[in-house]
Amino acid sequence: MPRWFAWRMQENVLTRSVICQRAAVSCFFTQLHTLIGLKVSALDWAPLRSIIETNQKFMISTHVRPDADALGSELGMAAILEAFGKEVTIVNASAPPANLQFMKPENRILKLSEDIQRDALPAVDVHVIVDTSAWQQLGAMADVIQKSGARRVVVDHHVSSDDMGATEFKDVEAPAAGELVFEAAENLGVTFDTATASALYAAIATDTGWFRFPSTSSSTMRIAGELMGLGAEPHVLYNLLYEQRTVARVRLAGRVLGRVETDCEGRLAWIYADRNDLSSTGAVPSDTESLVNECLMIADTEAAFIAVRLPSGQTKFSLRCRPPHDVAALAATLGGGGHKLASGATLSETLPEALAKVKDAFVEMLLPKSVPQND
Ligand SMILES: [Mn+2]
Repeated sequence: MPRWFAWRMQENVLTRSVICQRAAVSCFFTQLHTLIGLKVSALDWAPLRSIIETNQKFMISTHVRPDADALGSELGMAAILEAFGKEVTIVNASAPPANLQFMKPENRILKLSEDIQRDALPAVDVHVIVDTSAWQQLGAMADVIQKSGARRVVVDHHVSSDDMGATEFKDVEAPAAGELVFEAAENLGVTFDTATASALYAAIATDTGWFRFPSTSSSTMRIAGELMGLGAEPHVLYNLLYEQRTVARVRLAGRVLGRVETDCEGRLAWIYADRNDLSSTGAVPSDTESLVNECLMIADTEAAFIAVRLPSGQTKFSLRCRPPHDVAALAATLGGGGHKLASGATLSETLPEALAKVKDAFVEMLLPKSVPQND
């Protein structure tokens, strides 16, 4: 055994928390994979098999304002359960956004209180929650799940989490919940049809920024290749996901990006969208979503944010950064959450007050703390 490998193994074995131990096992297997050319999943999926085999009725739900990873993971999980002959209902608190309607085959994904009323929900044995493990993120589905006596399963990759009393299949290193769902299918011996493979490809591709975020691993690329082998077509999915802008969205970008400001000698860039920006261009709030990423494309930026004034009067912040910064920690101080490199928070202060508060938090994150001098 090479000395560096033994040393890394020892280092890995000495890590502390459960998550760290899992990451270590994952790291060990990644190294083993490199050495002997085998992929071994880091998560133990045997408890999922046992839950599937001993229950019949399942309900799958995900977070409010579902993204492609949320929807693709739901469809992938539904396909797994149906391969075992289970009854599956997918119900979310909110509807997929317009650009993801293509991921809603034959009204498979129901919106609570619209496609199905609460008293019409089927009684289930198991609630499967994907792409979140925070009650607040489940919107109106949180109450449904909390009041149900059913067992709970979580498949997620987010850092922020509640104890949901669930059997958790969680890997905060995974770039997408869709990648975990694919691993579950592989471990359970389930394969996907082209529609589901496409949904999972969209899930993984979007959460990895089309395979460019640091969370993208060789395993991610292998899974993407497998999904293509099942019929997923990246050029078609890219067009459906990204090349669907409205003229209003382009005009909104012109207005909002035109007022970009920088701070911390260019290490922070930020923008905001007021209600006028939406009304005068005809854009909708979701049209602001990717604008913050444009700020991070400025050379030497390390962090960026956008503030969007919501119709409710609150201000929604999307926070971004490059490693080693951590906007999940920053968001937590503002009552929000998310990933290290992409997080969000909603503040109830006025726009100028909220902007000042968030900017201060970023300055605090970016500037080294001053050390008191003893002289
Ligand atoms: Mn996700």
